Amino acid sequence: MEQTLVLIKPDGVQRGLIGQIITRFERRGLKLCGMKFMQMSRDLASAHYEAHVGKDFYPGLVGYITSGPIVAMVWEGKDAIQIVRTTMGATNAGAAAPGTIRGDLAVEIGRNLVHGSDGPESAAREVSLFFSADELITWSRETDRWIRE
Ligand code: IDP
Ligand code: MG
Repeated sequence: MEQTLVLIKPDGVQRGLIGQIITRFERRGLKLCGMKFMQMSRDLASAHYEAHVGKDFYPGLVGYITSGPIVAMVWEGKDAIQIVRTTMGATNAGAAAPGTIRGDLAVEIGRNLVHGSDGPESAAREVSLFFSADELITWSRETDRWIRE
């Protein structure tokens, strides 16, 4: 089953939005299989955002993501990567569609509340950066047959 990494960034924690953001993924029907409350080191931030090294916003991005605690989660399900991305909304929160996390709760690109892996390779890489295998729980959920036929 597909797994994807989700981060509630420091602005989401500081603004008291942890519960609301988790609820969006829960009620969509995705299954939580790992979660931790942590603060990212600069080393972890540079590994996580290696694709953005050299871009003008990179120093600010690393400062932002390491500025306070975050919630790291792994969500699972068929097409979980795409479902997380559509639930989050566009990167530039100011232009994100209403109904999405960013479109409902944020107003700009540099404070966009959440991260979600953008494809199968980045998901595998990012999940293993944040979680060891024994921190991911395999479990069955009684409601699954009411979420997918
Ligand atoms: P994503 O988070 O929607 O996948 P990416 O393009 O991968 O977007 O960018 C990673 C993160 O870098 C964004 O979520 C945002 O926090 C930050 N970011 C991207 N572009 C800009 C920018 O132009 N200014 C400030 N921050 C940016
Ligand atoms: Mg990205």
